[in-house]
Order: sequence, then C-alpha cells, then structure tokens
Amino acid sequence: PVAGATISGFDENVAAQALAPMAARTVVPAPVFRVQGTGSFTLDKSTAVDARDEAAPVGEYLVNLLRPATGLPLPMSGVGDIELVVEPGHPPGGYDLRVSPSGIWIAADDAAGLFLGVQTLRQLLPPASTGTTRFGVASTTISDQPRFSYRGAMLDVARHFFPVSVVKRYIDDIALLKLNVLHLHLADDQGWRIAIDGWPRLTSIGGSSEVGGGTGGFYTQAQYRDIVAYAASRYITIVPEIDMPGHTNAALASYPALNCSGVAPPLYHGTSVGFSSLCVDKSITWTFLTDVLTQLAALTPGPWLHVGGDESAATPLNDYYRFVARVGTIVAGTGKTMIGWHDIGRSLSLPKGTIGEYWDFTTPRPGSGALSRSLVKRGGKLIMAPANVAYLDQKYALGENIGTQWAQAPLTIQESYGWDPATVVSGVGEEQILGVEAPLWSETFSTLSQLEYLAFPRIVAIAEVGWTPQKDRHFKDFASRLASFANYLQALGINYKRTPGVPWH
Ligand code: TNX
Repeated sequence: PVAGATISGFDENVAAQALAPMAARTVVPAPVFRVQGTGSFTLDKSTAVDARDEAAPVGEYLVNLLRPATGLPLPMSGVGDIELVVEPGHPPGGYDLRVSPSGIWIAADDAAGLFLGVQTLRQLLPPASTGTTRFGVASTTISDQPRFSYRGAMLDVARHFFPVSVVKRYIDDIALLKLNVLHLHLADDQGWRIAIDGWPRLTSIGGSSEVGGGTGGFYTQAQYRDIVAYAASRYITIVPEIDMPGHTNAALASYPALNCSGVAPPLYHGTSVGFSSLCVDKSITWTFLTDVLTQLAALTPGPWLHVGGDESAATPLNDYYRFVARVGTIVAGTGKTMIGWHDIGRSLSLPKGTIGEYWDFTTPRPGSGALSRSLVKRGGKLIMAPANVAYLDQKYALGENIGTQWAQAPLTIQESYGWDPATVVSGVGEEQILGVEAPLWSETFSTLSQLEYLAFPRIVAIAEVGWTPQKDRHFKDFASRLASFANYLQALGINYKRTPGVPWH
C-alpha cells in the first residue's frame, strides 16, 4: 500500500485507498529527468502554499487554478506544504520539482521557470475534482529544462477574426504545454486586425471582412495591450506579425493611395494567396509602414517584430529586395529583432541577427534550404515550423470538413511528433535553431471548438519536439502519455481529435 502523508487527523487507511490506484502521473512534454519516490503527498483542507517575493505571482496563479478545481481553501501563507522558490542554481530555462510525503517544492532561477514547474505540477495532480477532498500526488523528483528557448504557437486572426476571449483561452491552452510564445498573424489579404493611430480606415474598412464574407473585427490598441499583459501573466511573449509586401489586400482596400494604381481593390473574402502587394516606390508606403511598425513596437514588450515576407508573388523581385531591406532598417530603428518567413533570406540586405521562420517541408524543396542558410550566414537563427508536420491547419484525414491539405495532408499525430528540427535543413543544426512553432491558419474555421480541434493533440507533439531532448523521444511512449493527458483536456473542456494510433482511454 502507498503510505499517506502524516497530517494530524489524517486516516492512513482511507488515504491508502484513495491513493492506491493513483500511479505516478505522466507529463507532456516529457521532463528531462524524473525518478519516482515512495509514498505520496496529499493535498487537503489544511494544505497551504508558500510563495513569496518573485514567486508570489506564480503562487497566486497556482491557487487560482487549484481552488476551483479542488474546492480546497489553499491559503497563501508564509509557511506551507507547497513551496515555490525563486533562487539561483536551477536548470537554465527550467526548474526543479520535488514531491515527498511531507510536501511539494518547486524552485527555479526566475518566475518564468517556476511557472513551467507549476505546469508540471498541474499534470501530477488528478485532472479534476471527483467529489473528493483529498488529492494525492505521487512522490517524485524532476529536474527539467527546455531543448529550445523559443516554443511557439501561431494563430491567424486575419483570415477569420477571433475575439480577445478566444485568444486568452488559447494562451491558457498553450501555457499548459510549456509553450512560451504566441505569434499573432494580425494582417492578411482578408483582414487587418490591429488599430493604428492616424490610419482609421485600416480597421473600419480593412477590419470589416474575413474569409467567407463575415464581418471580421479588430483589436483596439487597449485590447492588444490586454492580450499582451494576459500572455505575460503566463510568461508568454506575443510576437505580432504584419505580413508584407504581399498578403496586404486589406490594407490596400482601405487606402487607395497605398496602391501603385491609386485605386483601391475590393475587400477579399476568398482563400488565394500571392495576388496583392504594397507599392514599393511610393513614399506613402513608407510613412504607413513606419507608423505601423513603430506603434506595434511600442505596444509590444517582447523583442521581436514579424514582417511576414512570404508568397509575395505580386511583387517584382527587384522591388522585393529593396522592400525587405528598407523594412529591416525601420524594424532595427525600433530596437526589435526582425522575424520573417524564410522567404526573406532572398533579401540582399538584412539587419544582423534577423530570424527566419522555416515553413517548407521536412524535406526542403528547391530553394528553401538555401534561403534559410542565407539567414543563418548573416547571424540569424531559425524558427522551425515545417508545414507538413507543424501546420495545425492541415487535415487530420482527407474526409475532414475543416483544414487545408496543400502541405502533404493528411497530417497524423505520428508525423507531427516524428521529426527532428536539427536535421531538416542541412547546415542548420541545433545551435542555429531558436526553436519551433506550430502555426494555425484560419481559412477554414471560425469557432473556438474548431480551433482547439485542429490544434489538439498535434500541438502537444510540437511542444514535446521543442522541449524534450531528441534522444528521449519515442512515439509509443508519447502516445501513452498523450492518452493520459487527454483527461486534462476533457477536464478543461478543450476539444481535441481522437487521432488513430493513440491508446485513448
Ligand atoms: C501558407 S506558408 C501560408 C498561409 C496560408 C497557409 C495555409 C506561409 C508562410 N503562408 O498564407 O494561410 O499556407 O496552410
């Protein structure tokens, strides 16, 4: 029998029964180091949380999650059986966690690391209240740190608009997986989603459309700041993207003067790409982009601005070179580091350290490897988001009614899991990779439930690709942990696809 904690008034026999079926819970992404101990700690109505100074916000976050889930009071006090500590000496970017019969201790170098440890603790606890007032956590020692520092999700709020509440919900969803970046695709042909002072038609006109002809929407600057602050409370950095010079029909429809012809095109509700371009040699283009990028930089505390740069088939190549170079100068002037899709490797001049986001397949097609290496040669790193494994909009099966299929769909959970970011582009290894990202393009869906269905469980696979050392990753082991993790998805009401090949309970 499993030994219970020795808390006064605690009935060892009842505890043993309550805890006996509760084997050590599994965790996704898999921790780097974990050993099982003996016995377990039980949370009950006497359990308190000790999280002071820098650890206090993470403690608040934890009790705010656990109080409603368990019905326990979990007071925050100077002493407690659950201790959260910020102090030097723990795994870089990670945390240490120990559960013993006498308590739970999580420690990290900073609050962000502690937050990651709390995500692990959430998965060591039962998924939800089952009418009990005692929650057992099996004794264990975990020492954990990420493979990559950038672990992202991307949400396309341009093809379909998603309100602030949905974005916050997705932030909570990805926090559970230890992702630390949310890239927001804020403008595309079908919609412009962020208010820019001095350019009201961007939102009144450009924000009023979406794929399929819906009414779209946009974020005021106050709403965007609210998203940024909410993300920061989950130690997640927002990366805003304004895609350019292509993917700009919504802006072009808003201001005739931005067009080379001087005539605004109609709003666009379809799903084609590669037909729009900003007018590279007009001075208003540069007034416009300076305002947009400067304001976005001021609204965004994170170090990155994403300028897209993909699929600009409507921009003559010579113009594209000059365009990206000049955008680079503006971004550098804001103090941010520029990110672009790997296509910007084409540009002859880029700020040093410009980051490329690789979106071609895991077997690069002609050109994409060279473009990616060109960025790395200029001191940049890559974010790996290969479309055939990391694009969450790819259909699970060809018969599904949401999703696209251009990137070698169907995209199975085995494929999303079974790749190594360091062996995709030759010449771009572990040291040249900033991290991974799972983009979710929204041409084919508009609801939260569809969004989560496409994301889960494949985003769990991408999170583990970004976190767990390559040598420790095995699909069968992942699949069994994923099946357990689904209990948490269910408890949180997160929709997911019961993909074949996983032993779902
Ligand atoms: C390609 S890959 C795009 C997006 C589409 C997506 C649909 C890349 C950088 N751009 O414009 O939404 O495919 O899967």
